[in-house]
Amino acid sequence: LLILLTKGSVWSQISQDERMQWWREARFGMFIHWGLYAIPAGEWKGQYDEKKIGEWIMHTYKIPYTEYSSLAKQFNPTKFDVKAFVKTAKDAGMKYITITTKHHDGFALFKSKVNNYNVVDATPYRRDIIKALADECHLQDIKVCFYYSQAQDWAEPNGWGNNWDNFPKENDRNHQQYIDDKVKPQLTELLSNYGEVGMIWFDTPLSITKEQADDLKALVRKLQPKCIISGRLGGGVEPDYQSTSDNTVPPTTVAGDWEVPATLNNTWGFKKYDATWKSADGVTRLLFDIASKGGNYLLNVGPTADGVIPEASVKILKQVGEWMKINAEAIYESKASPYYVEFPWGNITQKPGKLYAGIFNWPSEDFYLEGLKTKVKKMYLLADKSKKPVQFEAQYDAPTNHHVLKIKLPKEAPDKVLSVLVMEIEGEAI
Ligand code: H79
Repeated sequence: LLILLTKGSVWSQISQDERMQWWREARFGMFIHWGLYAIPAGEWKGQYDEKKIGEWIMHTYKIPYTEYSSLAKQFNPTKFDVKAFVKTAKDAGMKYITITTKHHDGFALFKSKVNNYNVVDATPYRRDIIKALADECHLQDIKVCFYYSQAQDWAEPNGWGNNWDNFPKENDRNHQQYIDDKVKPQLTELLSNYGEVGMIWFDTPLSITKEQADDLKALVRKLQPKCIISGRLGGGVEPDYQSTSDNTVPPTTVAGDWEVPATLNNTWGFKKYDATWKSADGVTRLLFDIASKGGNYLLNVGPTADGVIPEASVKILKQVGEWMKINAEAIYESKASPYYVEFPWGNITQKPGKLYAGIFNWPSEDFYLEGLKTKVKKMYLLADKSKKPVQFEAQYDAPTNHHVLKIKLPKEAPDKVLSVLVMEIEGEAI
């Protein structure tokens, strides 16, 4: 009993596999970038740059802190409907929501006792947005996760990144002071006041030291041992999983746990003129492709200053959700394809006893699949409600110990975007 009560052993009671389980099963999450930058929405004093990302506007136009921070007086998202936010995510088939609690601009979307540059103390809105979202997520049984910019903070003279204000030169700053005065106390608030937190999503590791990163990791572990630590902690310290670069999908299967953070247009924070929306078809295929390589897809929305998710985003997510209603079993709890190659027709996810071939390009001729060691018992298409068996012939090639399958697909794809062919198999695939 005594041993159980010591600090270290309490943490170690939770294994990495236990901590990661919900995340590995989830495969698909919603990123929300929301903050003061939604007010200028990409435009500052008549300047607009379509290549720049909206949440970086303070940096892009070197806006002094005193000027930028006065945006808080206008922040009043009266149309914010937390139920609608969570519903949009759930209807798309997303299993977690990761929201910017504090981005690089330093403004917090939650009530903070240690720093009054936050939504409750500095805006006319006066409500804790993180509290509203966390409560609703717990109610609707979807994981709530917190993005927190631990390195860059452009509001802080001792933070990293702001080199346009009247702050000390980067080398003369006391970064540790910033970590001690703001980062650790705010992380403590986030991990104490909002119930169970699925993950802390750190960003831009920059110059954070190993000691600082170890310290932040220990703090998260101490306060919520089950809380996952995302890829960009910094200091060379192991996170719980890896993040790819923004909007970057690896070309083939990658071992271990990883996630692709991605946008729906060319910005994370809302920009008023950005209409470079990805298609719903493309997003659906990307979701399948990332799952088939073993990763999670964290797909972003950027709410407006009024508090609504842009209509174009909602529309795309709805369509993805329609596909998920029929095909989600090929995504949730799936593992990477047993093949390490992409096929010209698409890619594969798997679960024990099942392979899911996601066909993006419907073959006009006979469809062949080679390389399976095991026998296929049965095939059918998820988009076919009657689950009518798909006929196939299997030839066993003894010298190479694999089967060549010739599959008789219907002429027309049952789902124009992505049809999933289920193969029930007897043993290990490859
Ligand atoms: O939160 C989102 C981004 O704001 C954040 N990560 C995702 C999840 C991010 N932090 N840093 N970066 C992305 C790298 C940013 C590079 C750029 Fe730029 C910002 C390129 C264009 C704007 C650097 C700064 C080059 C020009 C301005």
